[in-house]
Parts: sequence; C-alpha cells; structure tokens
Amino acid sequence: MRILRRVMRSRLFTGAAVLSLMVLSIGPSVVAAPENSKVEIVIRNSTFEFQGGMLRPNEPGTIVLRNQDKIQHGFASPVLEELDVRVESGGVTTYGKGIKGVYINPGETLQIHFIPNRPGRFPFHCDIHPTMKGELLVLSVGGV
Ligand SMILES: [Cu+2]
Repeated sequence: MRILRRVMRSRLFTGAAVLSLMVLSIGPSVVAAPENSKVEIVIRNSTFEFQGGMLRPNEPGTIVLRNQDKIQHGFASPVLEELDVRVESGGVTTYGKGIKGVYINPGETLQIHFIPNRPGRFPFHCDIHPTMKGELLVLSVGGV
C-alpha cells in the first residue's frame, strides 16, 4: 500500500515536470528560432513542389516561394485572407490584413510572414492557372 502510493506520487511528479519542460521549450523557441515555423515551396513546371518545413499555430511562420518557371504564377489562400500578412520580395515589404494572395514573377523568390491562428489545413492555389493547387498543414507541437 505504501509502495503503491509512492509510485503514484512519483508518476504525478514526473507528469508535472514534463509539462513545465514543454512550456519552457515552447516559449523561447518562438523568440530565438522563428525559422522553426517555416515551409519552402518551389514552383516548377506549373506545379507547387513542397520542399519541406513546418508551420505551427500561434507562432510566427514563413512561407518561402520560389518561382523557377518562365511565367508568372500566383499564390492565394482563403487562410491568408483573415490574417495579418507581411510579404517580402525583392527588397520591398508589403503588409496588411485581407491579402488574398501574391504574384510571383519568373525567377523570383518571395517570403510570406504571418502567424497561423489555428492548426489544420491550409489550402492554396494559383489564381492564374486554376489547375495549380496545393495544401499545407499547420501542426501543433507534438501533433505529428
Ligand atoms: Cu500559375
């Protein structure tokens, strides 16, 4: 009986320790390493090619878009529309709320900065070429 109680208590303690560790590790990573919440997409042959990375809810996130085609493409998403967005491209930064999407010139790279407000699907498309579509997932920490 005494042993059982001790085991339960130590398990409880371990649980609390893990929880506080998680809170600690989430906190500084937002400030020190915003690049943790970042995805890269290359546009090639009129296709969005996911290069890797990850977006997390309520963390500053970046989508890097590289257009390697010889024609202009677009990147639009209903998710972006409801958020404050900052777009960096060729030394120019545009920002605001209600941005439906961006156009990327041939050979150009641009970065879209925003804070995803919830986990889940992030569908996007090129509004110039309706067949060009893709989807990102915004994942919570530990939600993989
Ligand atoms: Cu396109």
